[in-house]
Amino acid sequence: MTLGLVTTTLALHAPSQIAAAMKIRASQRGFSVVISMLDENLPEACHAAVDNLLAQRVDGVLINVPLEEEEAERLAQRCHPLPTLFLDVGPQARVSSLVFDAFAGARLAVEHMLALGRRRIALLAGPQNAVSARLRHDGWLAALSQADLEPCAVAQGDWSAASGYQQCHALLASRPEAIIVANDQMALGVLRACAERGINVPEALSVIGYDDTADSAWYSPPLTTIRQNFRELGEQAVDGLVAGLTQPPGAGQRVLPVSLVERRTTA
Ligand code: IPT
Repeated sequence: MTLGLVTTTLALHAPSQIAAAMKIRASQRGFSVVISMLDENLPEACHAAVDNLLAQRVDGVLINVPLEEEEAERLAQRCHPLPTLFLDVGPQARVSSLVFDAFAGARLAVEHMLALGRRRIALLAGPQNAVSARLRHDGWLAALSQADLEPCAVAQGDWSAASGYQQCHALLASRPEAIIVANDQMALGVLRACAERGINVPEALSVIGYDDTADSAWYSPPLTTIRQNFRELGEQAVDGLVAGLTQPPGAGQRVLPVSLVERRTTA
């Protein structure tokens, strides 16, 4: 039996580690995985990728592409009666989905900075056309406002280290004591920008990422981050889809927990 995976670009660390985790679990369960990767997250491209997998007669479809509710619902209908599982949709989408708790992740990052006594907090968000980036951003603002705070600056990157580097220079103008970053790759760029400007992390500036990708413990200094357990996501996604082969999965969102991993970029 064969599972299809439609994924956003595998040039990014998180989606490639998620795909690897799915492949490992599928092999353990005797399934193969066919991957269709999008160069750009456009709805038409996602439809074409799904059609491509259906033409290859896959038995179920995993979709790790940020999708608005309506698009996800249209794709699920297109795949019907095959089981589909979405990994990057909002809670309102009437499809079967498995996602990490973005709100809890955002709150953990803010609370960590507040506990360290940091008050001038800047935010480096992900691309706002991605559901997960918006949820993290909204979660940060909510957690800050609970503490009667507003961010001292907000910038937006595209998930890449290069964008983190560029946007960090803009954020530093507001003299933050902390920068909360929407993913580890952008945090890598932030650390480089700080090193070049002679800003000591964590003494002068605390930095936290999001993902805990496999390389994040090897950054310099090792990165404090919010851990999304991609191995667990891969296992549960494959197991959930396989269960859907015999028993159609209901529409609904399952949420996986995230956790704070304290390393050496925050103090
Ligand atoms: C999300 C990652 O956190 C982020 O770093 C980026 O790689 C993004 O994917 C790409 O779409 S994780 C996703 C399951 C919400």
